[in-house]
Amino acid sequence: MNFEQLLKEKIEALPQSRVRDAMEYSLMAGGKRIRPSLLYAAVRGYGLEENIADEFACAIEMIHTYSLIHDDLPAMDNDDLRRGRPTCHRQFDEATAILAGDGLLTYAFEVAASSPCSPDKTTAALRLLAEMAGAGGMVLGQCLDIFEESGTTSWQDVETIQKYKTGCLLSVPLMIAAILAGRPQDMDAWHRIGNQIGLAFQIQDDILDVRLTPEEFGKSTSDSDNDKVTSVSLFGIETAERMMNGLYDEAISSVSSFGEFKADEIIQMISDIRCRTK
Ligand code: GRG
Repeated sequence: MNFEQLLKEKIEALPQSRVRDAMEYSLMAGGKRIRPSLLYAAVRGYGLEENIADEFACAIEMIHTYSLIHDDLPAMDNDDLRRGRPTCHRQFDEATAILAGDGLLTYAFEVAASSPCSPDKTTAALRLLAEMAGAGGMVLGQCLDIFEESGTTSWQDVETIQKYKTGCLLSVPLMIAAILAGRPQDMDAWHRIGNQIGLAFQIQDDILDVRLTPEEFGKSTSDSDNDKVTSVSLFGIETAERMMNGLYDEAISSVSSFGEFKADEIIQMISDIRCRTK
């Protein structure tokens, strides 16, 4: 079964309701699936059968989608367009969008807890997922981002925000693959690689945000409209591009340094992410 069918099947296992419709609307709206793809590629790199990661792959995509739904709400970024469609609160209403985010976040843990991996590995991966998504991870990054003082933000502040907001959810699939492979000693290195990819990814978003129209980008280009401090506003587009390429290069060379890990697929993925246009 491919990943799209798997996700759809998980959602359809829930009772029919308005909140389920909203969860499905946002989850099945054609995201790039970067985070589950990183998990599957890392699991294969360790020589494991990829299906053992299915539950965690679904859970990570559900958590990512919840974060996008909540990020788009009027109380946060107040965006109208996401994944090329009206945002969840625009399509439904604000209360339903809040519930859809809540539903995806909690369901993610229910799905992940049904992993066929050993109880030890499943518990370790669940704990990591909660840590990286929560108030010491992505939620912390979002909080720092929302309450940053406009005009006083330095590049160091932006790096810290992105480490949590973007890096955590890009690191977690790589770190979970190490847990499932019985290689906990690789986790710190994967965390660093995830942060490098996350920062490069965010700089790339900053560049696309000014280069593309919302229709081309598939989401609102709100950062440039809101005068947010970004790599582009601080350094200009050419320097931002050089920084982005440097980070992707560092991530690629770090992936090659794991002993028995087959790195080709992850390297190809990072190269594909580097070339993304949305
Ligand atoms: C609401 C707790 C909470 C967190 C929100 C993800 C996020 C944190 C905010 C979204 C805004 C943003 C620009 C985040 C940086 C990460 C990022 C670029 C997310 C978009 O990820 P893609 O490009 O999206 O992988 P698709 O739609 O392809 O899955």
